This record gives sequence, C-alpha cells and structure tokens, in this order.
Amino acid sequence: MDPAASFFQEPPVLANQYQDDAVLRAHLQRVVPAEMLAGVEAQLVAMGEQAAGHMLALQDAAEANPPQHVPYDAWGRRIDEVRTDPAWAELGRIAAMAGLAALPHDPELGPHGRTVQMALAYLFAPSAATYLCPIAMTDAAARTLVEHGDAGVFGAAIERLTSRDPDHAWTSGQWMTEREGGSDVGATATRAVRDGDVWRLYGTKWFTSAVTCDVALALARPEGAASGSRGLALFYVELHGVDGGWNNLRVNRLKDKLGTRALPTAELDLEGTVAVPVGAVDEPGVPKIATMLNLTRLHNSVAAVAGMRRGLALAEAYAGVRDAFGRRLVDLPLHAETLRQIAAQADGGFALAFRVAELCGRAEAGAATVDEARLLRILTPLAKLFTGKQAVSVASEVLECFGGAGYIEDTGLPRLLRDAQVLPLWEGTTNVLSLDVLRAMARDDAAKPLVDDVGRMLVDARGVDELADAVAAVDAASRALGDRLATLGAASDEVVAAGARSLAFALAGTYIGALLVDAAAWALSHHPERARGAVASASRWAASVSCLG
Ligand code: MFK
Repeated sequence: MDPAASFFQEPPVLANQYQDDAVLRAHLQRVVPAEMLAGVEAQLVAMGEQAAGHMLALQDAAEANPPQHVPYDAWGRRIDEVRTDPAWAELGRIAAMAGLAALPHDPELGPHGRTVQMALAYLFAPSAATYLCPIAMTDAAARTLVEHGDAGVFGAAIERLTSRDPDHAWTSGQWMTEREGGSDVGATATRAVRDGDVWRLYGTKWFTSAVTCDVALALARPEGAASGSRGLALFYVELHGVDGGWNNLRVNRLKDKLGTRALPTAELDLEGTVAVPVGAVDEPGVPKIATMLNLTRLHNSVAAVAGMRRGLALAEAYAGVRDAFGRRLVDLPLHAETLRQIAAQADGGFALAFRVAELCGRAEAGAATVDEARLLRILTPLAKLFTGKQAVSVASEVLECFGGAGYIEDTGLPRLLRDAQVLPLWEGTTNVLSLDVLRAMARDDAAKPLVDDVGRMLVDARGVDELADAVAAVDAASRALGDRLATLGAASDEVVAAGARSLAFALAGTYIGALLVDAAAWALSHHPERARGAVASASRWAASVSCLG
C-alpha cells in the first residue's frame, strides 16, 4: 500500500473556550464581584461550549455561502434583495439571546455590564463569522440614541436594539464612509433635505456593513449647513417602511472583500431616504457619532484579542497532537517558545481591551472619576490601534505554526488572517487613531492619567520578587515616555503628527506592561499555583517594552 494514501494528521480540537481560558477567568475573578460572577458564569460556560461546538458549523456554513445581492425579480422589478445563509441569521439569534447588545443596559450589572458583555462577545466572536460587527453597531447605536436622542422619539427603537428576544430584536448599521473618504469624514457629500415634516437623505454610502440590519445611524449635511465636519448632523434611519419595502434607497452592489465574507457589506444610494435627526439638527453630529465610534472601537479591540486567543488555542491544540522530528511539536523548544511569545501578545492585548471595557462600564454607569473618564478617552483609540496590528501579526504567526496546513483553505486557518486584516482599518485606521490619541491628549490632557495609572500599578507590584525585573523595565519605559511627552510642547504640529504612531505604540506598550505586571501580582497573591502564565507574560512583555518608551 502506498504509505502516502494512509497519511493523515490529527486536527486541533478546541475545548470549552471559557473553561479553557485561564486569562479570561482570572480577569473576571479580579474585576467582577464574586456573587455577580457566579450569577453569569453559566452563560459564560454555555457560550464557551457553543463557541467550540455547533457555532463552528454555523460559521463554516455562513462563510461557504456568502451573501448575494439580487437586484431584480424575475419580472424586472427592482427588489434589491440581500440573501444570506440561514446560519448567519442563526448566529444573530445566538447573539440576541446571549444579550450581547442588551447586557450594558442591564441595571443589575451596573458598571460591570460592559465587562460581562465583552467576555461573552470575546467567546462569541471567533466562532461567529464576524456577526460581532452588527452587534457592535447595534450596541453602539443604542448607546448613542440614549445619550444624544430624545427618549420619546427613540425609546421604541432602543428597546428593540437591546432586546434579547431574537424575533423582536433589531440590529443597526453605521453609515459614515462615502466615496470621498472613510477617514476624511468632513468631506461627506450626503445631503439632508427638509420635506414638510420629514428629513430626506440624498447621497451614496460607500461601505455599509450588515446591510441586513433594521436601522442605521448616518451622517449627512443639512442644506445650508457649513462645510467640513462641523456642518454634519446625525440621523436615524429605518431601512424598511411598514410595507417591508426599502426606505427610498438602492443597493448598488455588495463588496467583494478580502475577509469577513459572511458579512454583507453594501454600497447604497440614498434617494430621499426618510431620516430622523438625533438631537437638534443644527448640532454637530460628529461628536455624537463619536459615542458610537468609541464603542465600536472597543468591540474591534475585543474581536482582535478574541482572534488572537482562538489562534493560540488552535496552535496549542495542534502542537499537542502533531509529531515532527520524533517529538510532539509542543516539546520542541523553539516551537514551545513561539507559542509562549504568542501567548504574551494575546495576554497583553487582552489586558488592554478589557481595561477599556472596565472603564467604559464605569463611565456609562456614572461611576467613573474624572481621571478614569480621561483614561478611557485615550485608551480607547490606543486599544483599537494596538490590538488591530497585533491581531494581524499573531494570525500570521499562528498560520506558520501549522506549516503548510495553515495555508490551506479547508483547514479554516487562512480565514483567521483574512478576518484579522480588517481590524486595523475598520472603524479608523492606525494613523487616524494615532491622531485621535493626540486629540485626547490635547483636549483632555489624557496622557497624564495614563502615566499616573502606570505608576499606581507598579507601586502595587513592587516588592514581589518574581516581578522585580519586569517592574524595573516597565518603570524605565514609563520614565522615558514621560521625558518624551515633555518634549512635545516645543515641537511643531507637523513634527508631533509625524510621530503620532510611534508615540501611540509607546503609550500602549508601556501601559500594557503595567497591566500585565498588575495581573501577575494579583495572580501570585491569590492563586500562586496558577500564576506561572501571568508572570511569564509580564516578564516577556517587559523585556520588549524597555525599547518602546
Ligand atoms: C467588519 C467588516 C468591515 C467591512 C469592511 C469595512 C472597510 C472599512 C470601512 C470604513 O470606512 S470604516 C469607517 C472608518 N472611518 C472612521 O472610523 C472615521 C475616521 N475619522 C475619525 O475618527 C475622525 O477623528 C472623526 C471623524 C471622529 C473626527 O474628525 P474631525 O471632525 O475632523 O475632528 P475634530 O474637528 O477634531 O472633532 C470634531 C469633534 O468631535 C470634536 O469635539 P468638539 O466639537 O466638541 O470640539 C472632537 O473632540 C470630537 N471627537 C472626535 N473624535 C472623538 C471625539 N470625541 C470623543 N471621542 C472621539 N473619538
């Protein structure tokens, strides 16, 4: 018998993704009160089970049968139907029932609602064919309407956007990007025209993700308003009328994307689409949509760290079953070292994204101090830009851990890389976010609370022998960062802007170093028998962060 004919490899098998994730579980133990965690743990276990079980088949089905745009019916009528696989809708039902958009509004969870929600989202995302994208926009639209809209006008919509009943729940889109530019929002050409009692929108939205949504928030320029971003107002749109037909809009085509293939992303023409202003129509809409953007940026960060964790879980599972050179991969020193480096990246990104979730929950519950609010403002773009880049490089490394199998489509592995690539560019590119970090520093003096928080965490970890080197390295990076920040005032705007990305990476890298040290100190004092991974990640991070400051 030809030996090649009997060749096969054991595939990596995922365990329950909650029970198997020591980093997530330790974090929740630290930041969520024990009684509350006990109350939500069954949900986390169930999501961890689904994510390693039947959701994988739903994800595969949705990806294998991407959305289709059917512009006309058989008799020539324009219908613009967008057909998706039933598995896509099923993923939406799972999200609604888990309360992925509802939990931050649950008064019983108070400031911890965001952390619990993001823990579930983190388990859901890597098995959900990018369904976290519509959830992110839905969650963020609900919060934006709560903060900037009239409850009498939008109460019913908010109730549906935050419903856990999948037959009643709505999802939202976010219509910002136009042909003129996704980053240069001030160039928006869509017009809002008063027509009797209603406003109508005219223009083209060039990237509208999850076009199967029920509502959307859109920027448009009311007639006579100023040019640039200050003249834009924020509008609420229902995509369909009561008869089920489109609200005077046309689907031009669906985008043929590198990844996120199950997610229908469309180009839309608005041809008199009826819209309702969110708040006063003469108020600038950009600061209002910033509420939405900051939340979708947090979701983006969580999707990034979830993707890294999934890649690591798969690479570790494979290393435990694949032999090479007469040994299991996991026993090969350099391969084991590579896995530990990936783990340090995943742990670092996780710590930053979930710190943002924690602060966001406190701010939304009215429990944040002034410094925590400023910290949230700067950490949100930092988390998005840093984890987005990490996700791509980690996904690439994970594929390499599988050798040739990592390059073969039906292993499902190439999708990890394709789907990661959207994370640095969706919801603001790395450069746009680096400039937003400068904006947060200039307007809110937000670098100071970040540096102060690093100092607080290092003080807490001083005297812990196992962390002495890591504390010293992060401390040195923080002092170098302080020196660098002190020079900014004397530099020209052009020079400061040109250095924005490197400064953002230094800020994020140093802050993550402190978060990892803090988490390791907590693990050593609470669960020393389980602290090895946390100490290893803190030490590895600190060894590289010393060159970032
Ligand atoms: C997953 C599937 C994906 C499928 C494929 C997708 C492909 C990608 C499609 C896309 O295009 S995604 C969308 C990408 N675009 C963006 O994310 C927007 C990028 N631009 C920005 O983020 C700009 O910074 C922003 C439009 C928000 C502001 O630009 P401006 O208006 O030129 O800045 P300006 O004048 O400094 O800010 C206006 C106001 O907003 C100021 O407040 P005041 O009026 O009170 O002074 C700012 O402080 C406030 N602001 C800006 N950003 C803020 C903020 N406030 C809070 N948080 C923020 N992040």
